[in-house]
Amino acid sequence: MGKVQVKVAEVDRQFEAVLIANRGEIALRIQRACQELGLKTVTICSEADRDASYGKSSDVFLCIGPSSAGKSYLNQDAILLAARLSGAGAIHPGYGFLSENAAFAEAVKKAGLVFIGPDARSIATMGDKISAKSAMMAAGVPCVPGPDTALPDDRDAVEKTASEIGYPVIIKAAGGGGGRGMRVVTEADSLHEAIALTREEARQAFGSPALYMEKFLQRPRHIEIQVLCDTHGNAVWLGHRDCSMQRRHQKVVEEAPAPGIPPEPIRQVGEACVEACRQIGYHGVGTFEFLYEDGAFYFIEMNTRLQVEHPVTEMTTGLDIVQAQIKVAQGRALDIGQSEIKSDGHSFECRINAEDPATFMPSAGVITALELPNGPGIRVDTHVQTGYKVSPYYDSLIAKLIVHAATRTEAMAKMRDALADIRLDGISTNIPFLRALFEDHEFARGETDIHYLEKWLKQRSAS
Ligand code: MV4
Repeated sequence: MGKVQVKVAEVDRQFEAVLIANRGEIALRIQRACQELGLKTVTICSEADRDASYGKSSDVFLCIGPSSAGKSYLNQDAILLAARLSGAGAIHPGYGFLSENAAFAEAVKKAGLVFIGPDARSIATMGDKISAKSAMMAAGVPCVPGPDTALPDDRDAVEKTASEIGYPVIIKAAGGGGGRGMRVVTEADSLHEAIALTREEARQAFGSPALYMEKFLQRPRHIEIQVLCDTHGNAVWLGHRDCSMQRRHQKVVEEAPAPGIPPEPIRQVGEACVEACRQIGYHGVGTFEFLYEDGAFYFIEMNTRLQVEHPVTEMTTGLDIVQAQIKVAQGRALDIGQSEIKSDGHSFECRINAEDPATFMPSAGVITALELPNGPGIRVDTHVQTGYKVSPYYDSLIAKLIVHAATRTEAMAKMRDALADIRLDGISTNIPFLRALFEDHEFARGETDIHYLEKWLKQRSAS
């Protein structure tokens, strides 16, 4: 059965030009991966991004709409029209915007184009956090205690579920994710009110009132596993990352590997992730998000896109994840097996944001001077240069500073030096705050939990 199907899949999936449906550093990152694979690029932009430097390095650069993302980067019809007019055979959605929109993935396929990502069905399964949990439980991935079904309306039944799990519990919206639509309940007295409030928010925000309940873990770390899967049933995991250093669900620093995790438990979880991918017919790149507490892993969500922090995994594995993602989208079989995947040394990524250091509000303006660090083990992913105008329309990420060294301690020192070498004038950024964070002793020791950064910021502003 295999051979004929493989051929059909490969013929179906040929393309010579890729439309990049994104902006900023990731548009440039994808453009480079395409060029290295001999593919032409069609980059779209909004009016605000007309002068972007990466327009010049794209084979085609098309303005598809006004600055507001809803009218440009989220405008599915305009993007599909741009693909048709330019002759692009595939669409890379990057991260954010339409990257996890199942309807868009389906529309791309219906238009006869390749969506560089998983099937619409996989995106939809993972987009619904209840169906995601149920698929993972069925595949043997360890999940947070709690049912993989929607909470019923019956008051006695939900009380019973909560007491079986044990307080504190967390109520989450099936349509939520990334920190939206959830509420912690510490005692039985407040259970029904919490459910009612979360249900109403879910109805408003996600158009679905479906909720589920889990044990609330109080001081976990956020560990994620990167996977890469082809359309022939091959799947590998590319090690793990620690993304616990976050503020209001925005990651600030990521690292690979996650420090202090024993090899055997993580290997078991990694194998469970790739087995789950095979079971659900997942293809493309993906990330399994886990909470890690007291030596145990608990699945919470799966991201079906290329992630902002993919570079730390590229640095430790030596693989080009974006190239690999494009190759599996072309229908090519993975040319690397699990036994060939290594993890060398340690990598950190700092997200450099144009934001006010005190209020964290996005700060727009012109970059009047820019000097970036360089040297062995230093990588900067950015689309900005001197004279670049940071626009207020999009998220505040302007650059990612990534370092790699033999050990975590050396990688931290390299990041300190690299941060010291940046000169960026004209706008406010979080660089001063990143410099201070890399002087912190607790962080240097490693294994800080998801609440550490917010506590650290509170102490800092108090003193
Ligand atoms: C949790 C949790 C504790 N217990 N689930 C927040 C974002 C979304 N991905 C899931 N989140 C959480 N789910 C249980 N059962 C704590 C969080 C959480 C969190 C998770 C990862 C990274 C940062 C976080 C910050 C606050 C809360």
